[in-house]
Amino acid sequence: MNGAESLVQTFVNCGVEICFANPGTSEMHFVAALDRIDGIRPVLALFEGVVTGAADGYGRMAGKPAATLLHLGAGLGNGFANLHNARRAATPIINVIGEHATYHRQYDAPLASDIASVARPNSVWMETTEEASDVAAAGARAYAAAMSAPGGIASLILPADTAWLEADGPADPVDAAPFTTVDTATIDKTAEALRNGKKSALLLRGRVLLEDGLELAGRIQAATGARVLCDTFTPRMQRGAGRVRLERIPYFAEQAVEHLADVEQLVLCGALNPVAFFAYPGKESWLTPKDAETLVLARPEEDGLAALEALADAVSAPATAPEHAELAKPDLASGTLDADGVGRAIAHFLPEGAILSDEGATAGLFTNIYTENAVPHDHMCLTGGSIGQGLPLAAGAALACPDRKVVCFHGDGGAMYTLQSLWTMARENLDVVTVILANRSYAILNIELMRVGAENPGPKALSMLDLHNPELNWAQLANGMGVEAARCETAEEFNEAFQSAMSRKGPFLIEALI
Ligand SMILES: Cc1ncc(C[n+]2csc(CCOP(=O)(O)OP(=O)(O)O)c2C)c(N)n1
Repeated sequence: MNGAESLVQTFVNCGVEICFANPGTSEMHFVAALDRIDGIRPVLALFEGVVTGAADGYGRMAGKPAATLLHLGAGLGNGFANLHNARRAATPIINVIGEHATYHRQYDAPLASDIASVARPNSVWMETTEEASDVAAAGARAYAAAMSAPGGIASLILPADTAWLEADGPADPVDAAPFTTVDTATIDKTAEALRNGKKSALLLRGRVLLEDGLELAGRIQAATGARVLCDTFTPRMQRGAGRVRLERIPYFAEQAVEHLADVEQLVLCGALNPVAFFAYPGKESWLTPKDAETLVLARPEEDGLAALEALADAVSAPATAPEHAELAKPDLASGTLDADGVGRAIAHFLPEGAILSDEGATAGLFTNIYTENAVPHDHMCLTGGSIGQGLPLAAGAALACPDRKVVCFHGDGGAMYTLQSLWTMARENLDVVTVILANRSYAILNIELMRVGAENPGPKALSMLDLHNPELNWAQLANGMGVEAARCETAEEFNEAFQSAMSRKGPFLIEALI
């Protein structure tokens, strides 16, 4: 057994089932090992941003890591943006990054680069193997690091000779660090604070945004009057009918400041203090009032769910939350198609248990309003603000949950970053319906241009935010990668196309001309 085979067998023993790959010469032994050892499904992506984004979507839904296979520093660098988003989502991922053979590194061959420097910013763990006999144990450590609470990216740099030389065999799995327990004193202190008469809000992030955590938060709200909030962009949240609704902190800083203006104490459960996405001249960066107190109920690496349960007991919360979102399918739009009409149709026809990959940007806001009262579903956001995540995220989620419909709604600007995802969707026959919100613009940046105070933009500035000339044809782009597609100019066309896409299986794209 060579080093690569010992690594693949170790991954299989740990529970890794999938590897998103874009390999090169230095990874050929790992490629061959995936073929020789059963248990890991290789999925080829044609750009590394798709590899890493898909691993993120898979990890968010599966709750365990996919492996990625990346070609030295250049391949890893191509995947950097979506690793950044995955880091913000605390998604477990194991990167296997090929490297020149140990003895070849000294020659500074053309593909040589400082891989560690590219890997470090997004990794909770990083090792370079120097001997084939080290590889299996490093693989087990990588799995444990990725799975250690709250989850993170482990990067294993694998020099080619450590993959091809003889190794000792697979390593045993290593224990991951579980979520740690919040102590009773913290629970008591929080319970006391929630009863002190001040205006309180609970900010949730991570595992607690699934149905059971939301229910606990709703019960605590009923007992204490605390508001329940979530960040603007959450890795994964369960929404829709029957679930406790949260207040989502608005994106724009001044709206967020207003939204949080009456908060006197903020209780964090898996979340960090909310801050503005960007600085704007004369506007706040810190979103809660300056004199508001922060109380940490659970840090991201602590068991927030158990903490909420204990807190619900401590405040004598009712056995069930009194309010849940009701099912309310919006009326369908007619006439000219706009973002509102798209949102209505998505919420109207969404099947139960669907997974939404949301990179809708400005045009996605309506969808999010309507889906709050749609059938129960999962919702995933662009966690790190680095656009081009929605399509690969959808592909990864579809591989993690093959029995669930995945709907990706995406700005046309962001979608162009990783459109190669469509090819992987076609090749793997993934049940993903993509809605491209084709406004032919970097619309958010037109808004930001005004908000940052860059006055009287001229034609040169505006041309950098405009996607007309030439006009993208998403139906043709999709067809060219093996995905069937429709173009819709009216609300009626869109309603029909989306309804029919929901009733069939396999990849489909709808270009919504809004
Ligand atoms: C990697 C990366 N590059 C550039 C940006 C800056 N940026 C933010 S939004 C945006 C355009 C988004 O356009 P689109 O997806 O069409 O959505 P719209 O704003 O039109 O609603 C750009 C370029 C970014 N956030 N991330």
